[in-house]
Amino acid sequence: MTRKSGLIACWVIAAAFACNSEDHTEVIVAEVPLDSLDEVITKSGVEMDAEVTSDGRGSLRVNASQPARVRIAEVDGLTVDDAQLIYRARLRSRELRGHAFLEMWCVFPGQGEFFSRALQSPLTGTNDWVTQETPFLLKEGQTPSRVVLNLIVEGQGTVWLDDIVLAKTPL
Ligand SMILES: [Ca+2]
Repeated sequence: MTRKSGLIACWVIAAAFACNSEDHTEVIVAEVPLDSLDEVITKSGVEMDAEVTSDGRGSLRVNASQPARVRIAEVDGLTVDDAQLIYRARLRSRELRGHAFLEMWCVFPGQGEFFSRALQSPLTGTNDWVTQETPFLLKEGQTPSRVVLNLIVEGQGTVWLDDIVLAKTPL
């Protein structure tokens, strides 16, 4: 009985340690806080909103009168492979007829460009702030020379974007 309890205790401790180490293995490789329009590539149809903001320092408001691909940022010089790359941001919408979701492109020299989209939780209608993310699995030796971060609006309406993070976790 004593031995069995000891084994269970060890197992619980090991499991707790594993969970802890997983929580702490995510590493942020790039941030786009969207506190200034200077951070954004696409300048038309977008503006800074100082009032409606998730991080308290302004957000990017997209006024979409037609479907749009808003180019946010390009990240070069990453030295990431054998990992999961995660593009995460805060989104909010008002009277969005259609869908809005994050899109990430990874460019591999000599191999092409591949995308990942947050289609499992697209935004539609009117919503308060939600967190949306989309992952990209990088096998060993697969290092993108460039990562492109976009927001796709398929439809019409207003979408706010804030607090963008590009992170990696081990596979
Ligand atoms: Ca911001």
